[in-house]
Amino acid sequence: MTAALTQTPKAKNFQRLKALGLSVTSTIQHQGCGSKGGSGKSSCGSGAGAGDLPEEIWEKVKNHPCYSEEAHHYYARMHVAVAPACNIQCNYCNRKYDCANESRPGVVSERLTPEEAAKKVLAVASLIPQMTVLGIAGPGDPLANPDKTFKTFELVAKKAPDIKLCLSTNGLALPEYVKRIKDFNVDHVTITINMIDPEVGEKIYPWVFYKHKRYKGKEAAKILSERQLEGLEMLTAEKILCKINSVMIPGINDEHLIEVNKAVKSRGAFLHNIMPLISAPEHGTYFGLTGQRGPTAQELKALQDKCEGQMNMMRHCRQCRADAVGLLGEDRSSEFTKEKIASIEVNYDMETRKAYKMQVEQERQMRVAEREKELKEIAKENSELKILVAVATKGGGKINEHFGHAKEFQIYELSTKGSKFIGHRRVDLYCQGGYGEEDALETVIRAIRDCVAVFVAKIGSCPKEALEKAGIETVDGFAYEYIEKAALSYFKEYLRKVNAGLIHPTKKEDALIRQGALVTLN
Ligand code: CLF
Ligand code: SF4
Repeated sequence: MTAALTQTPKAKNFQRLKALGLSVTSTIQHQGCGSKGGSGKSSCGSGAGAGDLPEEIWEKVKNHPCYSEEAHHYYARMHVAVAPACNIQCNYCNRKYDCANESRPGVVSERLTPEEAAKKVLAVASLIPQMTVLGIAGPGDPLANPDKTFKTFELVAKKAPDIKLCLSTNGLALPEYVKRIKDFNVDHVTITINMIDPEVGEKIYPWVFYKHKRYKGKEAAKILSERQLEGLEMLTAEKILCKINSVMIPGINDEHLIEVNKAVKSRGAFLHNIMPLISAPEHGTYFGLTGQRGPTAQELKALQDKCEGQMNMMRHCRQCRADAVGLLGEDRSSEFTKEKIASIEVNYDMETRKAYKMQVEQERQMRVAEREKELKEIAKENSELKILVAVATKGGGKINEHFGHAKEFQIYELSTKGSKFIGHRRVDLYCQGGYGEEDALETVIRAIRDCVAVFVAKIGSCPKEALEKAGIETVDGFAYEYIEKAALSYFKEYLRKVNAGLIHPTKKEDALIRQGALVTLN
């Protein structure tokens, strides 16, 4: 009998992953964030876990990195750019802009045919077993390109039935396609809804193209809003999970998004994702050129908090490119160009993918158990204090990134109720070829100056000094530990020092949300 025949299924799975050079922690090469709801609500709304949702819903979201904050520590998504045309114009979009360093919706490097897209999906799935979701999100609107979109879904579903299909649309054409969406087993649909009032809408949308005619102003916004809400009702009636994306545009729709939140909740949306406007003159968008600003970190959080009482909020969105590949927060699209895919040997192995999922489940259980233990301790404290901390991580829910290598920091709010993931802040790399970059350090401080501490796996003495001077404590004593457990343990000690009069908490400054990659803030 050979050794292989005597192996347990678990050992075989381990070997499969090893053959690919993978483990749960090694496959995760970049950022991740919070975990399941814990303490009732220890993370954002999309952090709801197995016990917080009906079984059939949990089954749909548990491996989807956008619909479950916990899942996004472990599972990746990929987008294929098969949908170039769009049927509306948004004032924050310019699809001509193409930069491999830019990470925002609408932007892609290569457009694909459905056949090329299906091949790319299989190639990525062969090499990245944690890729569980295929999304079509542009660079235009998937439903303004229905043949290419549905052909791609058809080809992928045939060859890779375990991959979830996901669609993101502006909603104008949605009511016409709900039946096809259902027939193609697309179980997750995102609609971008920025307004329900045409007076607000006319400031966001200069035109829509509907039934062979171009409409402008309030009339255009009214048509769009009616179609979006009708499409949402039709989808939820079919039990298709719907997420609503809304772009927060200060002075235009910020307060109005509370009304949008109520309207989509009453129509059965599962999740609301309020994202900051990305707007810079170099993007060439109307808002970029007219100087429309995006929200600050505190403005965004305040609005998300207001809406959270109404329904589940997503706070871990990374506003990905329409050809993004990898965990949210990482972009491996440059590894999978048409040219590179041609040389990849496709070996789509369901068993390896199952093995990865089994490892993830074990890892998830360990994390939850550790967090629950710490939560019991912190619940004994009696304090209303809330603080924010920043965490450097490359995934797996652990503090496992060096300060100088972090491209983003994850932000957690700590209180006696638990640790709650509230967002991420993108930054310039501090460590450039072995040297600390002073300008980059400035951007990091501006991005996390609302935090009391930053947790890292390692940090040099220069940045440590500068951060502490800016009132941000550096914490490297929890390197490679689970984030929530470490953060709560830190918070317990912080409270002890406050009670002993050793620390006097003061109001922190607001932080800046980065307006797109590689743009230096002034
Ligand atoms: Fe893509 Fe969107 Fe599906 Fe996710 S993204 S189509 S739901 S698989 Fe996710 Fe990216 Fe945010 Fe979108 S982080 S922009 S919410
Ligand atoms: Fe751009 Fe999407 Fe708006 Fe179309 S719907 S203009 S692709 S952001």
